[in-house]
Amino acid sequence: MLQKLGKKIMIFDGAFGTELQKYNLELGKNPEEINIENPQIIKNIHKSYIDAGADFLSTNSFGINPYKFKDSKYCLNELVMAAINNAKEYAKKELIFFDMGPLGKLMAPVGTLTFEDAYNAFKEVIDIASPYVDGFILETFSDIYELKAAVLAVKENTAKPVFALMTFDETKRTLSGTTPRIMVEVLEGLNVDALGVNCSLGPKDLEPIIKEILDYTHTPVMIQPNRGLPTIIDGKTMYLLPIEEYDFYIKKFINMGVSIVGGCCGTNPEFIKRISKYKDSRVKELNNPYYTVATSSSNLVDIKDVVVCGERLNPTGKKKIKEALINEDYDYLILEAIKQEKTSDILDVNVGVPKIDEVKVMKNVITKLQEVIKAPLVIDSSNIFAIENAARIYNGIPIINSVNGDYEVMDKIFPVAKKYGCLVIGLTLDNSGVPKTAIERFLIAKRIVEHAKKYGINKNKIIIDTLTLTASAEQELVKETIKALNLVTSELNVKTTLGVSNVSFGLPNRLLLNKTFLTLAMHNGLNMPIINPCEEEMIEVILAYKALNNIDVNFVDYISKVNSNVDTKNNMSNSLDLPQLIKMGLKQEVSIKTKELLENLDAINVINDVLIPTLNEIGENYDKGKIFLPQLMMGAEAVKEAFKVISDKFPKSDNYKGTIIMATVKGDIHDIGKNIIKVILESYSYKVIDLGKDVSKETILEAYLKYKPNAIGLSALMTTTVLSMEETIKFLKQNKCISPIFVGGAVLTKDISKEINADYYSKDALEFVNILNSIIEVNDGKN
Ligand code: THG
Repeated sequence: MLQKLGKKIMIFDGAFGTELQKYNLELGKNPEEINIENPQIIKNIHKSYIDAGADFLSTNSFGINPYKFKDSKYCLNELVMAAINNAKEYAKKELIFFDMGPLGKLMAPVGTLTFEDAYNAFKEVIDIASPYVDGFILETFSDIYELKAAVLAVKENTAKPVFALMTFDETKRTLSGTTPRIMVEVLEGLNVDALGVNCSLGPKDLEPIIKEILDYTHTPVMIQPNRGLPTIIDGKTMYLLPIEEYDFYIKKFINMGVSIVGGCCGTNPEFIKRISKYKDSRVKELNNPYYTVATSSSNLVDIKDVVVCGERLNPTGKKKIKEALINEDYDYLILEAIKQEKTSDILDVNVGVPKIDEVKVMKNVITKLQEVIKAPLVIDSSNIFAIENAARIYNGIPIINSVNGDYEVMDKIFPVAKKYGCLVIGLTLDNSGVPKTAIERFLIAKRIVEHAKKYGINKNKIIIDTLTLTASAEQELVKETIKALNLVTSELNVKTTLGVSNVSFGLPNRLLLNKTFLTLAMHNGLNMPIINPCEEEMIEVILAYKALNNIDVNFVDYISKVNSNVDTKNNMSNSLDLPQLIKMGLKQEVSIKTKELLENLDAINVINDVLIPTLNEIGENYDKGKIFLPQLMMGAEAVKEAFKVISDKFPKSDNYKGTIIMATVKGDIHDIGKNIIKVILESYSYKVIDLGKDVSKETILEAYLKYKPNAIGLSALMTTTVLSMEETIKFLKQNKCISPIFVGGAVLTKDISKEINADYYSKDALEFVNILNSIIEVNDGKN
């Protein structure tokens, strides 16, 4: 049946959680435990989707993973098998897809989960399920890094197909800042069988997101929208979008090119029945072009025209970088990267120091850099193990630097590039060395592109380096490099790169030669010069070139950047100040800098004039979508570090702004939201009493009586636990709790918060802080 995928419309099933609500199950039941305790309910829901015409059934296993079920009375094996068997009970020709959601823990650096921890957790479940299912659906992911771990766990441990779906918010980004296009590029690179979007928003608001996916994908697209946005009626979360409207949008999305349709929150068998009329109609062909793109998790660089690759994370000729690599002083490397990022699109990372454990150091450096640096990274190494390890843990699409025309090298690197979706730089040399003439170099480029094709690597994934030789040694060959660029660009239609500064070794006024060579090269097709981006004149040449070639239309970049270069120069010579260090989340540096400041400033000034304004600025940038959750969290953690220094120095001044009790309500084991809020509140000097997750109303009351907090924050993620939240609020108020109660969580809205009698609703941590600050100021006024 999967042969139809991408050719004929296929139907997925609809929501489970909202269907389960209908059975009035005991509050606090894990939906996945019902597989064992009340299997007939689950079987019936599956049957209703079979009867509605679904081609695919997803098992009731969204939350089954070693973290969420650590304390369950059931083992993973029992839960997984029960979920599969329930789906199989009435299935005939329907395909059974094992459903997996996020682990419910944040990845490092925001949380504690490493990439391999996440991989292993998914693998544990996949190993149990894979013999018994037809495929895997990974859905509702908001962190592309966690999703990468999950996809690899499927691909490396079974040959079964994998569909991967993420959720986005109104800003068209996921929580960690991934755009629909970045998702497409990364998931296609990982060779998933279908990709798409589920949950998120109602179908109307999903339209621009689906459009962006369809504009770039070459993989079948699957969608499962919610039935509009939730409202609360009689304590129950309801989704009320009329079926006609749902159908209208599904039809529209099918006409746009979607392949698989189903439903998320609020949909039911009637909805699936309604849209199953599209089953087997033809999928629209997309024929999208292929681009050469490198990405981080939140930033995409389309390598065309001219993009700058910064060369300075390289020990060649730099004693301090060499020392930093040997001593594993990652903060120094991050600072070097930050300096370059201002004027680079992409950064090359080379850790080649003799005797260093390159595999380990490359992996660690890439891990650290990607937590702070938004620019995509180049893995510059000749060690295949260093390359493979770095490509595996890279959060995005990296560039491998490099292969050459030697088949032995290509046969080692191309499988890695194919598996992880990397771009690859191909040097036009082979085991007989660097050919002199342009045509010979062109022929090696052609060989590289053709050999890559055999590994399923399209030429858009290759960037050819026609090799800059040293003019002082081989003056007559400079023009061969340039000619070869021209040939590769016009005859192969492949993107190109060069390490520019090699040209001028041993000659006076190297900058002049570098600038001139760069200009010649750009004019002949050079797309990605590898240069020292801190050399202002090199950057200016590129700005001028783009302006004169009508690439920088209306001189927008030219005018803003050439003028502002004066500031950049001043900035570059000085080291970063405390606000900048905080924004980069460099805890160690923040700590040192804070100590320095305290030598000349009072603690109160550091707090009021530096820390708070910086936090506010970070908050504003988050609100505006300039930075994303990981940067917000790292900034908040860094501010906590500064406060720690202050309170160590002035032990008595540990006066908190107020005390807040935080809890995830009974029945809900999702505590990501609460944990985020805790960090942000603490960074604003609130004392947080964290009661954990799945907390009974009695425990919360007890804590209230003990601490008399300035506020109580309750969170709930699931539709099923909003009711529990309402009960908790009622109970607290009946017992004369006068602290204002804040609520938040994915399914809550301002209206719902009113209905369940909460005092305040906050959509995120920053709104929580803003409201708190205003309440507490008012109270201060009274006292
Ligand atoms: N092609 C590809 N990759 C490459 C190169 C290339 N990677 C490495 C190199 N060449 C490009 N990167 C560098 C890095 C450092 C230096 C030169 C090129 C260097 N830096 C010293 C410095 O900045 O202090 C010295 C500076 C100087 O004297 O110019 O030497 O060609 N695919």
